[in-house]
Amino acid sequence: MPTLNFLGLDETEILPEQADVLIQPIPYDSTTSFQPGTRFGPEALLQARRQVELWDEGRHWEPFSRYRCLTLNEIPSNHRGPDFMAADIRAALKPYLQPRHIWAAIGGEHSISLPLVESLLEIHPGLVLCWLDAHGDLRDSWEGSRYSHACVLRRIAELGVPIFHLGLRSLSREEQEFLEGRAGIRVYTSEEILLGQGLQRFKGDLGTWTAPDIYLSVDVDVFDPGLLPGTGTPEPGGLSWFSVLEAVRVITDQGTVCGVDLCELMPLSASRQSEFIAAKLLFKILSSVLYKKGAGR
Ligand SMILES: [Mn+2]
Repeated sequence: MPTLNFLGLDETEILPEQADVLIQPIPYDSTTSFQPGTRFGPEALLQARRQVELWDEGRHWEPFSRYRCLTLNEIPSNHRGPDFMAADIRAALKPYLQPRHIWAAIGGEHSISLPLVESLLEIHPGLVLCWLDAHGDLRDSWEGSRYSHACVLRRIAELGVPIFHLGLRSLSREEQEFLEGRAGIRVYTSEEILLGQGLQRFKGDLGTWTAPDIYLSVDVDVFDPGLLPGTGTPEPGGLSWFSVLEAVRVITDQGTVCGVDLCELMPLSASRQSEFIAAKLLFKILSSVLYKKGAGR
């Protein structure tokens, strides 16, 4: 087992097949456009464990006193390119693909979401995607690759997965044109969430699905960079802590989250703020998912 694990939880005697939550670090960042460094995200997030309380003050419980969480060894970066890396990720998940697990990957750049979604689709064919990200990620190709982080949501859309994109506030003309008339991608901009009724509209739209299986992908640049500056491509006008938590609550209340990823954390030398916030968010997401799983037992 790895030397660093999520929240420093006691993982002794937990076998992967017994775990309720599997944490999968994927420190990959070969295609990040603006500033590299997300390869250091998983380790920084795991290092931030001492600052995160194990008690969830919002749900009033301690999720990991009841559920078992296991951190797996990281998937090494494949420097031949993101399509090769995607194949490695699919291969790494294969032995552990069981519906009982909640998968939680820590990136790394956002391109890792495609193989994660593809893998979970094998056991959850009706999967819907909730995508929290400042950017469109809808380019057909970027810097010579169709598997770049800048294309990842387009590749997932091509799989026919219904998509709810929250926090969007930066896209190209090509991406805007791709979005137009594409009913499978529902967008709730950062502005609509912060200044309007974006989350209420999202709740109503997601509510038209009956108990969906959900994959939740969080690019940490969905937060305002004043709150979380440590990310590869910061964008002004991002979501607040409580707006993201409210989105998580809507998602976990209305569906069954079977996979999560948290990407694009880029630790800064001058501050530990970003990795702490990312670690706390992952804890809050998993707590909320497990709370829902335990309700009714
Ligand atoms: Mn982004």
